[in-house]
This record gives sequence, C-alpha cells and structure tokens, in this order.
Amino acid sequence: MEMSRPAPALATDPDPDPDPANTASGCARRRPHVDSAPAATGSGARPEKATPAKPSGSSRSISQQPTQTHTHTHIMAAPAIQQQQQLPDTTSIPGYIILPDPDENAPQAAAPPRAAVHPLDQLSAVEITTTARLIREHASPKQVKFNCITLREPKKNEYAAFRARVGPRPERRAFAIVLEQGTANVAEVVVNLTQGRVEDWRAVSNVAPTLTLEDLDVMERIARKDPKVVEACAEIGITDMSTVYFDAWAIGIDRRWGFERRLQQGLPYWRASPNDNQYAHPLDFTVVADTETEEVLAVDVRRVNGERTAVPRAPHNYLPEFVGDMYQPRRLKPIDITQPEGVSFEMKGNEIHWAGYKMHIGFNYREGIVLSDVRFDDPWQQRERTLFNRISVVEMVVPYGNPEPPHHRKHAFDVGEYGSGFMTNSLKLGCDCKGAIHYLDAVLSTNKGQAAIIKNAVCIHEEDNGLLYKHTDFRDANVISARDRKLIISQIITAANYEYGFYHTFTLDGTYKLEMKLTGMLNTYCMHPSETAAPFGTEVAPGINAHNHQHIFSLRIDPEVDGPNNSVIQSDAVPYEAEVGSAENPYGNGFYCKKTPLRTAKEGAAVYCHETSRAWDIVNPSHLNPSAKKPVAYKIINNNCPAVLAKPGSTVWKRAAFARKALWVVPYRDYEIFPAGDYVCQSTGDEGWENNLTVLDWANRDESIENTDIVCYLQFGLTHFPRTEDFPIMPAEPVSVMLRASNFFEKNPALWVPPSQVKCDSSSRNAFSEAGGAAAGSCCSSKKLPSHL
Ligand SMILES: [Cu+2]
Repeated sequence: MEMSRPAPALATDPDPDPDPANTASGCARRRPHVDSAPAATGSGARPEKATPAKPSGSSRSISQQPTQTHTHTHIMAAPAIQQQQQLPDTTSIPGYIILPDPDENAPQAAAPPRAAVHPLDQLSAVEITTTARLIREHASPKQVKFNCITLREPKKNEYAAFRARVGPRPERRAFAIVLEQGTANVAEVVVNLTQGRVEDWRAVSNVAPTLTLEDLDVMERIARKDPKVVEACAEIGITDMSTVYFDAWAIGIDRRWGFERRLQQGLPYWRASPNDNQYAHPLDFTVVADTETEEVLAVDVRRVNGERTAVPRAPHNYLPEFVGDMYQPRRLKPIDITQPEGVSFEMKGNEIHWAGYKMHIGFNYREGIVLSDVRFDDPWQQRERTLFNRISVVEMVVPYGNPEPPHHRKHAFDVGEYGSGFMTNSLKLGCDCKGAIHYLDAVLSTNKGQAAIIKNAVCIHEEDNGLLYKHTDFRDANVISARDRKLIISQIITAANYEYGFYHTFTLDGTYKLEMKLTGMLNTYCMHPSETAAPFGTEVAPGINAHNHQHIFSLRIDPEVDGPNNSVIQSDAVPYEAEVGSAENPYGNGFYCKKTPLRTAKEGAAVYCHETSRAWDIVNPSHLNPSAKKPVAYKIINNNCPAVLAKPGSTVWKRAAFARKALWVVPYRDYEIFPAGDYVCQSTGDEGWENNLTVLDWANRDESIENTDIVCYLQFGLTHFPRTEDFPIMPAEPVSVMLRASNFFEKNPALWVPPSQVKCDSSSRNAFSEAGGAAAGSCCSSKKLPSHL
C-alpha cells in the first residue's frame, strides 16, 4: 500500500478530509487550540505565549475559553461542504472536527449506504447524520439529545453467513442512545439504514448513560459561577474563579439522588497561571452537578479538625515553558526508524493483511478499537485458520483506596462511564508514533447528532521485536537467528488526568498481546498539616497526597480457535502427587500440567494462582494436534491480574464485579458486550438489575461453556502505589496480557521468516566503528561467526 497517501477514513462514505495539521489540536486530543486566547490569568500569571497547550485535564473547560476571534478559514472543506458554504467546527470539542449537517436536499443526504461498506465498518459521517435525522423525525415534537450513535453490528450468525458467502449482506443498522432534552429519560433506538427507518425504540428506565465530553464540559462552566463554590474558594483565599479548574468525573453512587438525575462530580484545582500544572494545587472540596439541568446540587467541603486545608501553592511543572532549561537534547542522538521498501501490511478498506494475519479494524465511541475476524495463514497446513472473532477492551475500573469521604466516590470506569472512543487522541506523526505510520480516523457523533471526526485516531505500524529465534551450534559456531516483528494497532485516550495507550500487538509466531501504557497525571489531593499520606497514599510533593489506586482492565476475547466451538481448560503446574521413593515417582522429580476443564459459566469465573503458574487454554476440542495429541489451543497468559481490593459488599466491589476474577467465560450472546453493564454511570452493581445486566448475571446463568460459542473476559492491570517519580507527570508504565498459540500449529509457525543471514540487515552497524558502516563481523559478511559460548 502507498504510505505517502493520507489514510482513508474508516468510513468509506465521502468524508470531508481537512488537513489535520490545520486543526491545531496538538499531540493530545483535548488540548485547547493554540490560537485560543488564554482562559484566565491569575496572580503570578505569565504573559501568554502563542505556543503552549494547557495540560489535558484542563481541556474539558471547552466552553470556558473565550469566544474565538480567529476564523478557521484555513480548513480545507470537502466539496460537499463547500457547496453548503459551511465549515467544520474544530473548536467546540478540541480534537473533534464536527461536520456541518448535510443539506437534506443534497444528493448525498438521501443516498443509501454504499454496498462496498464492510458490515463491521464504523458508521460513516453521512450514516450518523441520517440516523440523527430519522430519530429526530420519529421523536418529534419531543426534542432529543444524542448520547451516542454507533454501528449496530450485525448478529453473529448473519455476519458469519455473509462472510461464508452463504447469506445475504446484513442490513446496515445504527444504534443510538438518546435522552429526552433536559431530562434523564433514556431510550435505545435502532435505525435500519438500509431501509431508512427507525426499527426499534425502547424506553430504558433506571439507568444513566455514558457521560460524553460535552456532558462533562458542563461542570467547569457551572461550577465557577456557583455561589456555593465561590464561597468555598473564598474561604481558602481564592477569589479569582478563573484560576479554579474542575475535572469532571462520573460519581459512582451518591445516595442523595437516584436515576432521575444524571450526576457528575467536579474535582477542583487551582492554577497560578493558565498553563500551570493544576495537579500540584488540589483543593479540598468536590462539587456534584446535574448534567441535564446544569445545576450544582452540592458542594461537599472536607474539614479536618473543623478546618479547611490551604491549597498547596508550590509549582510542579512539566511543560517546556517551565522546565525547558533542564532539557539536554545533545545527550540523545536521533533514532530513526526506516522502512526503505515501505510497510509490510496492506489495507483493503478497513481490513489489514500482515505477515499471514488478516483482520478487520473497527472503532466505536465506547470500546475504541475493535478487531474482528482475526485469521492466520498456517504455513504447515497451508490454510487460513480462524483465531478470534472479536477483540476489544470493554471495561476498566480505577478504584481509589482512601476510605475517607469524598474519596470513596473515586472509582472511574473509563470505558463504560466516558467511552474510550470519545476520549481518543488525534495522533501526530513523530509525536505519538514513530516510523512508517498508517492512521485511521474515528467517526463519532455529538449530542446534537452531528458527525464528528477524530483524525488519526488509530495508529497502525510495525516495530522490530528483537529475536524471533536463535541457535548457535557450539561445535562449529554455525549460528542462525531471525528477527521478530510487531504489528501494533493502537490508540491513546485522555481520561481527565490520566492517559492510557492501548497497543494491540501481533507477532510473527501467532501471538496476540494487549499492552496498556499508563501515563499522564496522578490524581492528587491536598493535605492538612495534621495529616500523613500513609497508609492510603504517597506524599509525592510537600502537602500533595496521591492516593493508592488500582487499574483493572477487561479485555473481551470472542475466540474462534480453529472454528466457532471452543472450550477453556485451566492448567496448573503441579508436582506429581506420587511420593518420593514410590514406584511412580522414585526420585520425586515429576511434575506436570494439571488440566481442569471449565464446564459451566460459574466454573468459568476463575482466579489466578501464582504458585501453579496458572494459565488457561482456549481449545477447539474437535481438532487435535497430530503430534501432541492435544486439542489445538490458544493459551491465555495473564499473570498481571490483581483482584479488586475493595472489600466484599463495598460499592466498588459490587459495581466492578467483573474485576473480582481474572477470567470469566460465558456463552456468546448477541449484544452482550460490557461486563459492568451497558449503563455503568451510577450503576449499583445489584445483581439482576433490569436493563443493566453484568458479567456476574451472565455467569449466574451457569450455562454450559463446553465445546460451544464462548466469550472470555480477561481482567488484568496493576495496583498503583504512587511514587514521587510519578510526579509531576508519570513515566509510562506498561502492563499486558497475552494469548499465545499452544499446540495450535504443527511446528514453529514463523519458520517462513528468512533468518538474518539470508535477509541481510544493512542498516545495523558498530556503534563506535571508525568506518561507521556495516562492519566485518555482521551476519551479512559471514555465515560463520565466532562462537560466544
Ligand atoms: Cu495509576
């Protein structure tokens, strides 16, 4: 494929394609635009320069930015838009390019979906605006607010039949969650785009849908001018409200209100200047607001011994304008990744082919990247074999461990409460990704039902992955080695203070690995002089407490290991039970892999066991490996899987039931995706909650999971005791889970990879050789290298 060409949008309908360089959104998605006027200047404010962007956490203050005087006339509009003489809105939601609604009389507005669209492609901009129009017409005269508009994926059997060319193309459908304007009344709507009609409209009670970026934008706007908030600030000596910023969070549960209100909480910070790091200046109160009525409902002020806590005012910054003097650019020479013959993958629409793999890349507001139909060319059987039907990160929870109110309300479900897709960064070449990059755009919707593009939402690239294999025959120093390589499909989200990188990674031996990288900013809180941070936090700087917390991710794997019917077998490495000196185990050295089939969904709820190096094989019991005489399998390797530490019976333990286990295995059902429920905001976690069933409810059905179509939820992550090194901005910390072929192939599936002696690497060189070129001793110059043994 041609990398010099801009990436086509994921959607294949004609989308406007403004030059991303002109959107001025910076590396992170939710930074205000560089040509924005400063939001505010407080005491000690520096003269505003045109360059620096504010920390991402502040950027939810979208509406707080003064009205832009700059007109974005430099945005290139697509022809259809030029006809309407309307320009995309690149300012309302930083990182989003909001397209003007099409003229309903224009030809493309009424055009049916294109036949060439892959059934799993995300909705196009036109499909989103068409969906919104059909819903508005259906709802009229009631006014609706759109919470999401996304692809209604075809039912599995419909798609499978189409894929196998034994069924028709599935009809194209959209799924929307809508609110009656100004209320918390929720409805789920299915629109049949092929037929151009609303197919289903279902009122959903006692639930609260995802908080969109626009919803969260409410907090700062209303909190700054609320008299109770102003008073709470004045009491600690802050009178300029433009220096106070609010990170808007979902609230978990606040029993003062029920589902009649869509709640959010605001965590306040102070800044000495507009680009100052607010997380060095946390304030001692929180704000609760109604998202729909835009009312401040409560200001919860924490007093210690009856006293307020002063804001810590010492600066701790990380932006170039503050720390530029300490940069030492000459310490590091450039590293360039070159692929002189281009990349090794090909894109066919949103399907990617790479090194024997094939898969479809989708995207939605909630899960972000969705990988479907993952297949692999088996070089030994010389046939394409299915691996996974669908892969996505379907939930995560970040429970904080400080028992003192209001911190008990801090447990973010970043997928379910905010949406990984909504929070996705618009990536920049050389900034977030290095080398030859192919990007895909995300197509989302706004609360008004407009289509919004995130340019470069998904990054696809290859990386060298060290050794694939190596062996030296010590007798004659005959050496062979081959290089491994990674295909990485990634996105980065900004969830208020935190950044999460999602790296879906495939390697040449058939391995899939999800690596998460955690960076961004610690959530911080101020300390009263009488307090210590221990044992529930770390004093990362004087007077600043970063609380203990966990990050537990849920990776949903819908396996299709060599076919649709799979089972899961737990494997534990154990000593042979026979006694030392017995006839069966005379020397006592025997050990083996104890296999325990997980037969029902309750058995499929499994915990990790370090002592036995526990793993789980997803097997196809119908296909035996001819050599091993074992069913072909993919092994789940998940040894970074802390269980949720909140006590049984606690709010978090209930709401994040999925995080109690390292593994859940349940039978597949269409549209059962999200393990903490479809509606995570304000969820109680009560079992059997109508309209919000969780993986616990699915497991409680205790259906058979043997030799059938199953789904696995893999929980992994880390428990984070903050370090001073994590402040003021965290070095990225990786954590991962892996699925590896295990008796799936007859032999090493990567023997087709030419070893380095054959596929000469001319770019490697001795670091300090005078000639500087590929020196004698490289594997290119000799097949016989001195043995190092
Ligand atoms: Cu953390």
